[in-house]
Amino acid sequence: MTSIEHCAAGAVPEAIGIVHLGLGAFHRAHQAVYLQHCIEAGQRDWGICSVNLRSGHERVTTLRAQQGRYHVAEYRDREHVTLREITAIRGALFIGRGAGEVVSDDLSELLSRLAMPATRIVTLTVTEKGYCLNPASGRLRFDDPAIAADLDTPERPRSAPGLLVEGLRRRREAGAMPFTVLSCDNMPTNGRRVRSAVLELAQRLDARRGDDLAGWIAREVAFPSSMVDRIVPAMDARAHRELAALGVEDPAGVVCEAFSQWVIEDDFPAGRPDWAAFGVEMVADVTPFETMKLRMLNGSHSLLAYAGVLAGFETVSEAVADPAMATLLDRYMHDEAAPTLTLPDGVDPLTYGQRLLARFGNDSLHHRLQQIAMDGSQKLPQRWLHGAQIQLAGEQPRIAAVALGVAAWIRYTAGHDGHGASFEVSDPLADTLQQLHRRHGSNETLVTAMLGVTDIFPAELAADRRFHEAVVAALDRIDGDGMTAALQHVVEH
Ligand code: NAI
Ligand code: CS2
Repeated sequence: MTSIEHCAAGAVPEAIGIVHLGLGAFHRAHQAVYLQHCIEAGQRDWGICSVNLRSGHERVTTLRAQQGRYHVAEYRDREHVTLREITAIRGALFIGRGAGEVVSDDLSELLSRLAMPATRIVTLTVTEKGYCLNPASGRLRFDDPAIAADLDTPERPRSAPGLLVEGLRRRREAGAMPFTVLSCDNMPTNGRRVRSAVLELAQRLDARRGDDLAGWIAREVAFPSSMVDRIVPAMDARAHRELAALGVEDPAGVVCEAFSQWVIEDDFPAGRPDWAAFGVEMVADVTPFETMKLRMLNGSHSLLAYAGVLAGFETVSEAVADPAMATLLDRYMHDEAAPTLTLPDGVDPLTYGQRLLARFGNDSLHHRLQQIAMDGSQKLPQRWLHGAQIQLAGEQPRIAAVALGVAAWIRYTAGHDGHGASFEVSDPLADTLQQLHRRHGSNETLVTAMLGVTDIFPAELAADRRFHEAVVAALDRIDGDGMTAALQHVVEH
């Protein structure tokens, strides 16, 4: 019997205060839920205007049709779910193209809202690729078509960095205090990275305009970092059937785990909601929390994704139920990731790791491995590679699980799963990676070429013979004996 706790929304908030870029599933299940708690506790001067750039037009029109009202189903397990009604998203905007055609473009309204002093915070969940950064260096990619377009028409921006620069320019022109920029994406030092993207773009525009907007931004604008954690699978037909079984017909609804965590650097000169009243941890430095989560949780997730797809699994809970997979994660977390971390006070890595395995095993969620496998080029550095570099700088480096992960990722990017079925590799560098597959027949030269992709692999790591040999050996075992045998080799040695 499923016990359902219904949490109906209170009055719809009148104010906004926050503009959010990236109206995706995670935003609806995480930041908007925290704000709903704040609003229902009386913080009525907050609400969100959420925006989709480039994609997700249908999500905007759907939410508008529901006056911003949607549902979140939080599953502790199959028998325990909390169903919440959320009204914190007060407006929904779209800029860009819909499915091919030019759609109603809300750019002017968005820029006006960014310029309003009432907008005190801009949050983002635009995925790692949405910042147009080089994943290895963290520098802005001026060769990114969206950035190139924004340099041509900076007053009509389309990229997240371009919108932030133009929004801040309008604030300065109006003599208004700037908004605070808060990234909620899975990137290391995400506040510093979005700040760097904004400053690099503003500096390039200043050079053309003879301005010093970048200097003003550097002095006046806060870019706190945050660590965000809640497993929110992409919605699919099964998830919508789960909502319907709870009595909810809601095309904007989301399904997620019960666990939720948000750790934020407390630097909001223009003010912020009292998130701490609802479990958000406001800290001076989020780095220990963020690094631990990215390497332990997300690093394990990516191991499951690539090894799991090649082993023929479909979901996280299915893959982690396999004893060899569970052992691989255990080895990775405790032998390879945890020793590279400066842990937050009071956190025991063994307990943290056990809780992660329990969360991954939540079979009330249908969390597809292929969703996690997306955009690997943007994820591997912070999830595996930075940790591997620390291991290799030590006396007795432990890199077997990461080497297997990189080998599985290389094989994955050829676009065939463990059943031999082909699939489209969803990654900003997919074309580059598949060209390398076509050019290199031997694993030795293929690994050399893949490790030579400097947008992903630091040169120092690519040049380390120990790492290169471990990846080649793992790839040979995957190709020669299969993923399961390659997995067994790691867990037995
Ligand atoms: P989603 O697919 O539902 O939404 C992705 C959002 O990013 C959409 O609004 C889309 O329009 C936008 N986007 C994609 N590419 C973009 C680009 N190049 N420029 C601007 N916007 C772009 O995915 P979801 O689940 O909302 O996740 C989004 C991000 O949230 C993740 O990449 C991650 O950084 C973070 N996150 C997700 C968690 C999850 O379990 N789903 C948990 C923790 C963090
Ligand atoms: C996942 C994350 O898709 C992915 O890359 O690893 O979205 C993961 O679900 C979250 O970070 C959990 O907090």
